[in-house]
Amino acid sequence: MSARTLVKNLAPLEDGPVSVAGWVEKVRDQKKVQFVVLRDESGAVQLVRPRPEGDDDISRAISGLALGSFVRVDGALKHDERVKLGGIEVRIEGLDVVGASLPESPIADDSSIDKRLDWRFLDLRRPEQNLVLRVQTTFEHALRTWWVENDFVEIHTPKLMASASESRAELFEVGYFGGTAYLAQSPQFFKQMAQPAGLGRVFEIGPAFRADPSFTSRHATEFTSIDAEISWVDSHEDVMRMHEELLVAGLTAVKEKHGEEIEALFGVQVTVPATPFPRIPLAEAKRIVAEHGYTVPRHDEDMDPEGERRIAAYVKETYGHEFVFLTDYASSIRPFYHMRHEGDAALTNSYDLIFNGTEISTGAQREHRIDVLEAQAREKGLDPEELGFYLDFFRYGVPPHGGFGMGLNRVIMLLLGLPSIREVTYLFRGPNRLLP
Ligand code: AMO
Repeated sequence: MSARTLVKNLAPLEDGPVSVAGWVEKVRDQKKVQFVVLRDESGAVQLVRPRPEGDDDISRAISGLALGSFVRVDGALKHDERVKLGGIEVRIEGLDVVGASLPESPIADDSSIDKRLDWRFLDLRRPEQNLVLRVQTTFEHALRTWWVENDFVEIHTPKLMASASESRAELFEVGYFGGTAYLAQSPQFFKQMAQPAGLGRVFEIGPAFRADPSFTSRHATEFTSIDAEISWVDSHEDVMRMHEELLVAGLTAVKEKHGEEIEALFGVQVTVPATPFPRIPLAEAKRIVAEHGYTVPRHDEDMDPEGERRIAAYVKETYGHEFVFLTDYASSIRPFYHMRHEGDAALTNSYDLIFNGTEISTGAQREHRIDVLEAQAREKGLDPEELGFYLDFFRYGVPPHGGFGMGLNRVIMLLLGLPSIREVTYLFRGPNRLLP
């Protein structure tokens, strides 16, 4: 096959012969001239052909084009300022319908999200969806670059496990050669293992599974978790510093590469956050929210979604910041592996990170003293026998350490101002969605 030129690379070329290939987005089949808008993965271009007297094979093929068909066109590039779509057009000289489409698309721009997800491959053809995945690629690439430059080691932890990694709730069981395995809810135990293993600083971007029956805009049963874990921390403050630097690197790259397009397609300005991000202890955040007229239900529990929105609005107004670390969560609502405050065991060295009003991350300093860790596991009703493999990590020399887990899909949703992680997940998985 001769080379084709991506639409985004046409404009700098001189007028002359080109080949393009993509999907037919529009056809204007006029008496004197035929127009086709062709979209490939990089953009859209207008194709044009004067209609010959009495028609010919090409003009008949254009008239019969079903929208969505994949075609290849040989022709002549022409720069013309009057063409609204980028000031260029391609005069059609040859047209090959490589992959014809059925005539009726099963989805339209105003189809429900569920319908669009049924036909996700067609939905992803829309420029907005294409941009979502490019933004995600840039973001992940920038994180990886930052990690590598800062001496982190990449790990891939197993997703089949013999025990729960977070809690016994929300746990998927799978049959495993006559026994039972569990799908990893997070890489928590195994990223911690890297500390006594002597790796120093590690990261992973990988799948996590939660058998969570909820249908909210921020929960999936399978999501992509961004995890980091670092040795030699004094407290969760060290983890937060690493976390915010990493996010600055990711958002800087996204703004530089896609800022204008994001503003054009989503009406959102990407802001590179100033450091340090505001930090507010959870108890104080609840007090602030209450002073502003909203009482988070149940006194010693987590911040609820409305509380998150309210504290984010307060932070935005007071500090002009889209991020806020809520710190020092109560031990009662944190896992056994979180280190507790020296002198106040009711509080933990932990935080949640809120971005544009929604939690995107949990982080903490971990308890590395085996006797304390065992006691905390027991106190949470866990069986130290079952956790034996994990507790062993702490018996042979382990440095103080901490880290965080962050939901990739949530970050992208909140960055682009989209209403649901269904919009930003390549193929969403929820309680009633396993297809396609
Ligand atoms: P946590 O359970 O808070 O912490 O999860 C961390 C982040 O993962 C994302 N997340 C989800 N995203 C989509 N759907 C879900 N069902 C879902 N559940 C969680 C959120 C959340 O903030 N091991 C700890 C992290 C750590 O301490 O390092 C953990 O998993 O963005």
